[in-house]
This record gives sequence, C-alpha cells and structure tokens, in this order.
Amino acid sequence: MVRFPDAPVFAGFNRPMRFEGDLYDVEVVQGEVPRQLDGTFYRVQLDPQYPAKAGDDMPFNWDGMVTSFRFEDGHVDFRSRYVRTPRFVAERAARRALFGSYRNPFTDDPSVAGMVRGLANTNVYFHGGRLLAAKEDSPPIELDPETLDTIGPFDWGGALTSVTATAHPKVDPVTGELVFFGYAATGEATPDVAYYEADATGKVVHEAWFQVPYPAMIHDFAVSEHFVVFPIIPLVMDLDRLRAGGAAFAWDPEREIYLGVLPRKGGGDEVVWHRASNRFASHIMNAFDDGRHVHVDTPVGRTSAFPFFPDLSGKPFDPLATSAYLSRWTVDTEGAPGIGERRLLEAPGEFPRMDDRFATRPYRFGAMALTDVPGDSRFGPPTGAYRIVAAVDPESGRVDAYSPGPRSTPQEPCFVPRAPDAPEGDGYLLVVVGRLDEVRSDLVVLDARDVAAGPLATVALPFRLRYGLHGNWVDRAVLDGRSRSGAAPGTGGGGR
Ligand code: V55
Ligand code: FE
Repeated sequence: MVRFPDAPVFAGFNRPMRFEGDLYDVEVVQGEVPRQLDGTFYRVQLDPQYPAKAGDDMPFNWDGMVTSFRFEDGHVDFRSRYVRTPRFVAERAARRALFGSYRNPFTDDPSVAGMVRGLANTNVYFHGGRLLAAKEDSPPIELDPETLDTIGPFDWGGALTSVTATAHPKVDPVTGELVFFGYAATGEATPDVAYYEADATGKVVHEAWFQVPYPAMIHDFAVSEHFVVFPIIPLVMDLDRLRAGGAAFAWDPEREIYLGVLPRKGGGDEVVWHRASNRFASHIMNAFDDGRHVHVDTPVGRTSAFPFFPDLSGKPFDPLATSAYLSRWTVDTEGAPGIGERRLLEAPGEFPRMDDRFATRPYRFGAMALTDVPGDSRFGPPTGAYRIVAAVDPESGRVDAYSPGPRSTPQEPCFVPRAPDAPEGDGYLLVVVGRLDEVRSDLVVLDARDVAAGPLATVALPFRLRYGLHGNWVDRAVLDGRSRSGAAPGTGGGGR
C-alpha cells in the first residue's frame, strides 16, 4: 500500500503525480506554435515513486521523470516516462522504498547495499547520438529519444572511471566535444575529482584526476575555449556525518570559496586554486577567456539557496538572504591569485541559460527565471518565488522580462534558435509554467527577442507537471542523425 506522509512537501500542487503518459497534439489555447520549431524539448522533473524510507525526505531524493515535447509543423506531442534507474526497478519490484536519505548510503536497506543510488533526476542532455538523463552522484542513464524507454546506465564504453558524472556537462560548440567531470569520484565525501572530454561521437579523449581543498557539492562548473573552472562552494560533505545518518550536505558560512582553474585537456597537477571569502553560487550561465583572463558568469548569493541542508552555524534558513545576482568572476591565470567579482544584473534570479551555440565563447544573450525586477512596476512585491522569465544581456545588464502571473510558477527557460544560422539570441524561449489555481501546467513559447510582449503560443496540458530542473532542445535533424547539431554548422548541439 502506498501512502505519502501528510506533509506540505507532498500537498496541493506538490502532490506526487506518479503518472506516465502520452498526449498527442496538445491543445494550443493561445497564439500559434512557430513552424520553425522542429525537434524535441526534453526536461526532467522530480516525482517520488514511493514515500521515502527515511522520514526526512526532500525533492532531490525523488525519482526522475523525463518529459518530451515534440514540435512538428506547429503541433506539439507530449510524453512522460520515469527513468528506469536500477534503484527505481528494485523499489518497484519490492513495492516500497529501499533507499534512505538523499546521498546517504548508510541509511539504505541492507538488501540494496552497494547498488548505484542514482535517480537520473537533474538534467537530460543529448550528445554523440545519445539521450542521457543525469544526476551528479552516478553515471547517466541512456534513454530512447523517441519513446523515452530506458536503455540503461551509460559509462562512455567503460571510459567513465569515476563513480559519478555531473548533470551539468558542457558542449564546446566549435569542436562538438562534451566536457564533463565527476566529484566524490571514488565515493561519497571523497575529495577526488575526475575531469573528462569526449569527442563529438562520445569517445572519451581526455581524463585527469585531482583533489579539491575540501569535499563539497560541485553541482556545476565552467568551461571556456582554453580553460575549465571548478567552483568549490561550502555545501560541505562529511563522511562522519553520513555514517551517523546525517545530512549529505551542510552549509558552512565560515568557509572560503575556491575556483580550481586548469587548461582545457590539462593534467590534474595543473590545477591552480583561487580563493575568495564566503558566498554561494550554484549554476553557471557561461564562461569565456582571452587566453589569460577567465570570466565565469553565475548568480551569486550571500548564503545557500537550499532550505533542506542544515547551516553549520545553526542559523535558521532565511529565504530573503538567498537572493542571487548574476555576477562575473574573473581569474587572471598569469597574475596574482584571487577572484574578481562584478555584478552584471540588478534583478535576482537563478536557472541561468544561454544560446548554447555561443557556449565557452564571449556572448551577449542569457535567459533566467527571476524572483524580482527592482523598479519594474508591472510586477508586485517579491515573494521569494520564481515568477518572472527574462532574457538578459550580461554586458549591458538589460533585462527583458515577462511574468506569467502571481499564481504561476515558471521553470528554467530553454532557448531554441530561430534557424541554425540565426544571430545570437534570435529565437524562442520554451518555459513550463505551473498554474497553481488551475492545478495544471502550460508550455509557453516566448520570442527571445521580445520576452516582455508575452507568449507567442500557450500549449495547455490538462494536468500538472512536477517541479522540474533542467532540460534541452534537440533539433529534428540531430535526432534523425542528419546533422551533428541543428544549432550551427560545426556545433555539438544539445547543450548542457
Ligand atoms: C541539485 C539537484 C539535485 C542534486 C544536487 O541544484 C543539486 C540542484 C535533483 O538533484 O542532487
Ligand atoms: Fe542544476
């Protein structure tokens, strides 16, 4: 028998859905879906199959459900499927949770000791002809791009020597290479990191190992033309705490942050650590370099954005203190050690994305979910929740914003170019929007060049989607194998 605890995390709009389905030709209730959109938008959402074995459950510990929106000739077909991770399959057979707390193997049922704990719940990306659903504690799971059926764990033909692989790999759009890494690479709370590059076909061509100043969550990283940058932010991981059944990560407000910088395809002994005082960052919008200075653009906040990880100082969680502002970190690889920081935007937000055809290079277009645009009278007072979608220019600080309404929740925007050779930022933003009062979700299509004008089309699902993390667009030509990427000549496509 399944019964979820009577807790806010499982109530109302957040009630587990656990439903897989197909909806052909979803109703378009407003506007017209641009016919140029020819391909599939994949994303992943969090949906627990069973109530957790441990009482202290949290969203990052829920099963990954991949959704696809297939665009063709102004029509959109929807599909959703759970990723059949080894963990999902074992729990389904047992008809109950066998795995315990988030990232804590010491809380598991003895019957699953040693099993891969991955949930494939953080990102879904396409590279080398494969669709991969990923979580940073395990190897990705390959899916059939058409049916979303699970093919199985993917380890780059045995080349993945780390027990983990990031959910935020980057594609170099010029070479088509996938740049990725695993942290806690030899087990939870270990200081080991493995860095890899795979060529456009998915063959691993580079591997380097190094150790971090202290074990921490390395949720995302930065890749430029000539450098790779690993941010060490003090969401610390500790083996003793894990053994005692405690939280996998805790926020340490005392600890400094580090950026580990090494040349692309450099060896583990080439990492140089740059330090700055305590602050929080999670996702990277983009990075670029001039051969000497590396610039990393990321929303920076004063403290951890995650209420479910304890603060080592004992301070209670303060949602207003978490506001993050897109900022530029600069490291001079030939000068003095240290990290320069400059704020790029005055509007707080997260889920930074870009036009992936310009990833790793200088760029002028980003997209984000915002909690506020100070001074914009169209939006009411901030609530701390994401309620605004925006296209932004990291150079000028220009914000082109649209709010789907105070009772609507936009998820991460995904950019799609209007055509393979369209100028940077000329295209569409695809955004899943939750309608809290209608208990339903829409997929909204915005003009990336005029976001404030509101949706070009609203694709209305007659049911709600779950809280989702990340996703990517894949052009039809790439899915059909006619092109390595539909994004631009010579690009890898698929993005992070
Ligand atoms: C995040 C999400 C995760 C995770 C670690 O920042 C970090 C997001 C959905 O799982 O395991
Ligand atoms: Fe993420």
